[in-house]
Amino acid sequence: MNIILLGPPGCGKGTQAKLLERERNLQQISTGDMLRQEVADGTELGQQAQKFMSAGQLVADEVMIGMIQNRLQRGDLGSGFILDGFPRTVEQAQGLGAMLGELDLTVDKVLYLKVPKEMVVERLLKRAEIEGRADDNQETIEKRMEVYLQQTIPVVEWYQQQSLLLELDGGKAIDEVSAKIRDSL
Ligand code: B4P
Repeated sequence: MNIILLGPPGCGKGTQAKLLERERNLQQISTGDMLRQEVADGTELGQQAQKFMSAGQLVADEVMIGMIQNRLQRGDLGSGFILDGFPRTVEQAQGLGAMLGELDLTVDKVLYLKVPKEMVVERLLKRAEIEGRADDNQETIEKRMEVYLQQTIPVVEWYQQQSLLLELDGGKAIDEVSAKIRDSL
């Protein structure tokens, strides 16, 4: 089974992807984690990406599409994959469709975790206290939400048109959200 997790920053994509990975032997593919690893390793890509991430902007589509293409071509996907944080633009969704076609793979479900903005801000500020992520501050969170509305909501609509979208209330407690996901798969 191949799944995409969509939703605003802080909706629980990473949290739920990790739970699904363990429960279903799926491979979590988190572009946010991959980029943070590049930053930690001090690669050229990481240095470029860091500027966009700490400003709450998206990293360029061609970089992200290339990164996912490399990961999918490597194989090693267990019983399938969970894409967490990708695609975030319609261009990325189109790129994904093309590369999956070449690899003879399909997306089975797109889970859209809907969460109100106030809750997003609250969760990310709480995470800032615990993890100290550079992009979890009030100003950058506002920017990330703006970018989400402009660039990622069209991706939600894109998958809705393809009848792949399943909307879930991501505003509930973590175990309630994962129970709903389990029921829906
Ligand atoms: P991401 O790492 O994807 O960051 P995110 O949207 O904040 O989601 P994340 O998965 O980390 O958080 P989660 O909702 O699980 O991206 C970071 C940056 O990388 C982007 O801004 C962008 O610059 C760049 N980037 C990544 N992918 C890209 C792409 N495809 N194209 C271009 N640029 C890209 O959880 C957040 C917090 O809420 C956690 O602390 C968690 O514990 C808590 N939480 C989760 N579920 C909860 C619940 N039900 N109740 C209470 N708290 C909950």
